[in-house]
Amino acid sequence: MSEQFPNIPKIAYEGPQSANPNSFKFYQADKVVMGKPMKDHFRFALSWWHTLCSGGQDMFGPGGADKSFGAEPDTMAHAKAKVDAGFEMMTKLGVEYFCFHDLDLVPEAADIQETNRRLDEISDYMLEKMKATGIKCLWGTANMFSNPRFANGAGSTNSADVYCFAAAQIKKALDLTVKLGGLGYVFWGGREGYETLLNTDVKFEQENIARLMRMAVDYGRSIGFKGDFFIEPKPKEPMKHQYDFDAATAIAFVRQYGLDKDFKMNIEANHATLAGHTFQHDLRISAMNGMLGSIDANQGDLLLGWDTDEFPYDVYEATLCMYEVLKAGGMTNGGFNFDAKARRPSYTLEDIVQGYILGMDTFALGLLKAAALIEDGRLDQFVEERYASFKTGIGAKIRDHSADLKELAAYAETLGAPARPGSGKQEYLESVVNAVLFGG
Ligand code: XUL
Ligand code: CO
Repeated sequence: MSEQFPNIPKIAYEGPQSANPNSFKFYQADKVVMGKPMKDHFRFALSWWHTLCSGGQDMFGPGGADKSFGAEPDTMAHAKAKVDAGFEMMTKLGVEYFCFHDLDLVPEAADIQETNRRLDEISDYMLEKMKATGIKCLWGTANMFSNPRFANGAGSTNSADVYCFAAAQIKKALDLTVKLGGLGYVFWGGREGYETLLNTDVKFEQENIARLMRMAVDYGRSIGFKGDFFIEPKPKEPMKHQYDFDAATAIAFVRQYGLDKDFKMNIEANHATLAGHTFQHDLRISAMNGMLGSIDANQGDLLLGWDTDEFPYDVYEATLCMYEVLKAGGMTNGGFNFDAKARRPSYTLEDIVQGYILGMDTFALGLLKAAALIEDGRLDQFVEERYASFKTGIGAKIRDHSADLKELAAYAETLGAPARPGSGKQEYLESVVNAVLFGG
């Protein structure tokens, strides 16, 4: 089999001074940081769809990236060529995991039986490659948003037939995830939402989504899936309003429908910012609820109002992400999936490889700097002291629930003029972050 990336060598760490574009400047897979090799902090994953399928098209025209990999598109030969290319790229980059949608792997056939047969064939081929390389599956999912049958959603559709079609796809995608040893299974509700409330019964639709997820959990567990189910929140795009708006909304949803034992969050940076939050915010909300499951590592563009899925280069954001991940003690079945694509004008295969290098280096820096922030201790210490008034006296009674409203009111009457809370010191703390990031 011929190489797809003949000009790309195995990417090695050469350090920040290296001028070689095909080298890591910061990512050192085996370097131990806070007790774990870098690669185990991350479990970096390749996204099948962006990396091996999409040619870079946008609403105004086709993309310029050639993803034929020497085969005729929409054939099984092409599906296999994508597997070859994907495994070659992962091996060269030292990326040890991949994530996939069912329909990233094979072209969809006229009926589901034939699509499933194709999926059996390609997954046999992938398994061979996985055995030969040691590369693993981070998570699988079903594409229930591209085909026009899902115009009104999958779990949220108005059509019982479409709902059953979605069920069939989920069942097969779970079979594949188990066959490939995936650690997780993702629900991203691309079209689970609405365009107008004039034609939509929100409660009905949410109940149906929850039921579909329950059936997926029951089936998954029955075939031996021991990993996590993930919801990947996103507020909009393609729908005007999506039900899994952000982490807080999705966590409330899984709790309301009794799915919280099986589900965690897969937080995507660009989705969090579309929801009007920072990436760090949705990570914190997930972590404090014990639901930080996995991460779709990318970056948006704050000047654009859509999901640009850029390879991350913002070291501040990556640092604050890793700060949350380290403080949460890592992720059990999760990893860092580069749900990211090179910009449309960067249309060569080398550009994609360099996108991965950029993303891995950015997160490696983020990890090193987050560890340094924790070691520095000034942020932690400030937060600890900020709430000190709750450690003793009336504050302690609030925390241990031993005071009631009357007691607090009586206490307040002894205070005289209203008390001030103490400075939040944001500017000082931001300068601490700068000093740790750039102080050498
Ligand atoms: C879309 C998106 C998806 C999910 C998987 O915005 O992020 O690719 O990650 O369906
Ligand atoms: Co994503």
